Amino acid sequence: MSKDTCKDVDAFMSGLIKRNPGEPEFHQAVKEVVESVMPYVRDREEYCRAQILERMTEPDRIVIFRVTWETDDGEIRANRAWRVQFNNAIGPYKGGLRFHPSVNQSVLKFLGFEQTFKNSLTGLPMGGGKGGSNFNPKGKSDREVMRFCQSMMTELHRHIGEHTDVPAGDIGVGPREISYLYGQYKRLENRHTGVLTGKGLAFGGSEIRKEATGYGCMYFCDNMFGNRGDLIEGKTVAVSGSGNVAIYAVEKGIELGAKIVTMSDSGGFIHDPDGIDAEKLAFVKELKEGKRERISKYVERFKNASYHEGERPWSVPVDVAMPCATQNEISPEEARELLKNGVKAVCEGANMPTELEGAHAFVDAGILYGPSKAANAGGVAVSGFEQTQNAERLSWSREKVDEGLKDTMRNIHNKCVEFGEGKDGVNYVKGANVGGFVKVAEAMLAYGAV
Ligand code: NDP
Ligand code: 2IT
Repeated sequence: MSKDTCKDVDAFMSGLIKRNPGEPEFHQAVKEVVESVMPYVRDREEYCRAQILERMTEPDRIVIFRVTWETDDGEIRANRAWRVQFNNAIGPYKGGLRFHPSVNQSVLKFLGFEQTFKNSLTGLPMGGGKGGSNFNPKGKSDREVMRFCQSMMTELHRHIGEHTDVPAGDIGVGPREISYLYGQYKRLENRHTGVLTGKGLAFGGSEIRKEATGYGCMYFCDNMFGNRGDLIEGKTVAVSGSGNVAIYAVEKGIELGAKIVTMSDSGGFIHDPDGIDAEKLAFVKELKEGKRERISKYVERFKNASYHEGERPWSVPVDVAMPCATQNEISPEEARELLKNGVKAVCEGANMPTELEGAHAFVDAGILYGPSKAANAGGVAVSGFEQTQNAERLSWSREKVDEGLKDTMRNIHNKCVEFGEGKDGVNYVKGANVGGFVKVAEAMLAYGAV
């Protein structure tokens, strides 16, 4: 690394883009981190000498493989799958698997890179990884999904292990997929270890894992308000998505006294000006978790609500925006509209849901902006607790796990304050990036040139 690439964001990024062509999501995630940590690195000659940023943006390895499977009609299908083992400086690789037609190497590299810092922030000994496939589980039968998962694990099993790499769920990978994947792993290896997290409670899963990302995101948001002498209670909230993260963010929001007025899926969003209460959420859970239906059905049942096809919920005036669907789901224009409508906090349940220019607008406006690697770390934190329970061969109570989750989110919040506090308040982006970076960088320095 030349002097410039160690001290200048643009010089660093132009080298990274040259080395990783055609990977816009990866470039975006790296740029966001490098913008925050470059000033920190600049002051430390040993980081420059050790080329720490260059090494941290190069995955340890990527495994790419074909997954061949058979449809119910006997037709052969071939998908592509990846496991990106990004960085294991502070612990075994850990991170989810995503099944979605939009999955490609750029998306999984951005997710694996982010995961490294997120996992560091949890305070647990977990490295960063991510994987998945361009397989689309939507519209497939349970048996087709089973055959796909079994075929995928037939290759993946040789690259993972409870001390090597521990995958979990993400978009399109929920309890059904984790069960099929784990069943095949156990059969191939003849070992009952905690090699995947998000398992069913009957076979080594943890209480609260299902709820952890959404609950944790609400706890984090409440912590940010608390730091300003305020509360999430009484705030109106726009949530996007209606999957695992969104559903449990809404559940915790209702419990904490917030008024959630939107949810969405890739087809559009519903706006319920009366607020989504526990009974309405039970309907959404049945719709999405049970029947795998569309969110538009909500307005057939609850007549005061409206459905906005092909739109995202960010035009609705709210106190809090909580994106819980996917990356780049808040454009710079939408970020500015949220600000114009008086948004007080943005708390990211999804990974990198805000485009970089939108993220800059939130930081510049001085609102409470909790970036994903801090705000959604509750999911992987409880995955870490699941690994601990598996190693102990014990199961913790719901109360114990929830207390651990609350503590973890508070600690992450405090770490963001420690590294992000300035004269204009807390910059949570800087706090999360530098707070996550330090531990990984120290470990890499200690190992020498590896
Ligand atoms: P799910 O598959 O359970 O739900 C995803 C939701 O987002 C669905 O409502 C889906 O709508 C919507 N969505 C997905 N892709 C798109 C898209 N391209 N455009 C519009 N809407 C889309 O996934 P999760 O809830 O688990 O994940 C949501 C986000 O949270 C992701 O960014 C994930 O990386 C992140 N995350 C997840 C964690 C976890 O523990 N599960 C932990 C930390 C972060 P539709 O059904 O129409 O596709
Ligand atoms: O993005 C994420 O943090 C996840 N999808 C959860 C990862 C995990 O290992 O629980």
